[in-house]
Amino acid sequence: MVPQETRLSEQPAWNYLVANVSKKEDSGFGDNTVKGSQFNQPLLEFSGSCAGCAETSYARLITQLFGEHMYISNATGCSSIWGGPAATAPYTINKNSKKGPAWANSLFEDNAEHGLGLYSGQKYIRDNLIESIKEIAEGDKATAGLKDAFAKFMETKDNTLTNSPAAEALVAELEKVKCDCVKPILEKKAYLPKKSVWIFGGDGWAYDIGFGGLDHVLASGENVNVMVFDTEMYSNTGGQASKASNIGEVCQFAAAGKEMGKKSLAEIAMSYGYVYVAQIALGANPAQALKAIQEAEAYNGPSLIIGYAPCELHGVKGGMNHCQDEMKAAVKAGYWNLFSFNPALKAEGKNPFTLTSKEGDGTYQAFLNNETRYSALTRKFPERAKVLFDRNEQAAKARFEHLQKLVELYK
Ligand SMILES: Cc1ncc(C[n+]2csc(CCOP(=O)(O)OP(=O)(O)O)c2C)c(N)n1
Repeated sequence: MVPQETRLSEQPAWNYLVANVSKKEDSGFGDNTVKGSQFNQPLLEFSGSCAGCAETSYARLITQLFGEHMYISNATGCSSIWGGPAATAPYTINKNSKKGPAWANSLFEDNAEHGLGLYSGQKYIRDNLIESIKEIAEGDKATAGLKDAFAKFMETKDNTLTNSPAAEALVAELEKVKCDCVKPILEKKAYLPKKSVWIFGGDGWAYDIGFGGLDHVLASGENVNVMVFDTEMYSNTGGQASKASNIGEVCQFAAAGKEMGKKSLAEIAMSYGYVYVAQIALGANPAQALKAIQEAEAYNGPSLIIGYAPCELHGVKGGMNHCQDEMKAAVKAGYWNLFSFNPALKAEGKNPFTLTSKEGDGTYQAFLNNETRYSALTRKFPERAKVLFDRNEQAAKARFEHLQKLVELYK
């Protein structure tokens, strides 16, 4: 860090880049590839997170894919603090379209319900608009252009990316109609393009305090996407144990290492059969993470993505500049598993369950020892640490064997 005045000379370069440099349409990489997605303008910038925070890397990526069409309902927690630090808003708009995520923070205990409310409200308005337009498009005053634009709109109705241009073309046709009947429709034209509704929150919210609501929303069958930033503790309030915390992990309320294992939120959601579920870790496998986010968004039903999120409070050796590497180490050791359950594949007669990560490679104890949330226990209670860490590893092995069995079971 250096005094700000010594860097003021960089301002013109910054202003130039912001004003003149943007995505190259001929980059040669599709939006659905890891590289291509990174050419899209992030609609989350200058957040108030700790340096190296994993949560923001997931949120940023989602905004690069769907940001212009997003509604975000955010549970209280780190993500509501870095996502809404009061005087400023890190969520922004696309330079060209002037559109960006619409964001609201709800209570810790009712965020899933709040997100479902956002979804239902806009769906009700949109469905009514479509009914009114249908009447006009089928009426004798309708031009061929309007009929055609309405047909294209209906073809793309459930596709977030293609429905926006179709909605724009439909609005242009409606504006030409000389009838008062289009007035109330045009007043609400912002609701016409398909929206991508996201519910963000941490593990304390999803596994514990907001779980009843989350379960209710997933069971509803409605088309909402849930992103859980799993730091395996209540990070924002100083690191209390949650049901996502693991055996032997030292947290507040578990100063001598947590006794009980981690809850399998993914499997609870999978038991419905109609919920899209994925576990991802961006630093370990960005392609799998990107694919899961896109599949979840495209699935016309509820989706739950659980992203492994190393946190400042984990005490990763060498600091949070190793955050993405630590995700890689977690997957390599078999501490965190990557998989997805896509009900859309089941409907096509294919296996909905894909296990992406492999069995641990023998680095499990080294992985635990690389983080003070575990190694602190070895310093304080070495005997107990050995027992709990061994149980942690055995539980991980059993979990992986179980996931392998699921691949066969869902065949
Ligand atoms: C009902 C309720 N209980 C407790 C709190 C205090 N509180 C705010 S954020 C937070 C921790 C959030 O943890 P988590 O959901 O894991 O998200 P993270 O901060 O780790 O991203 C707590 C306990 C609250 N706001 N509301």
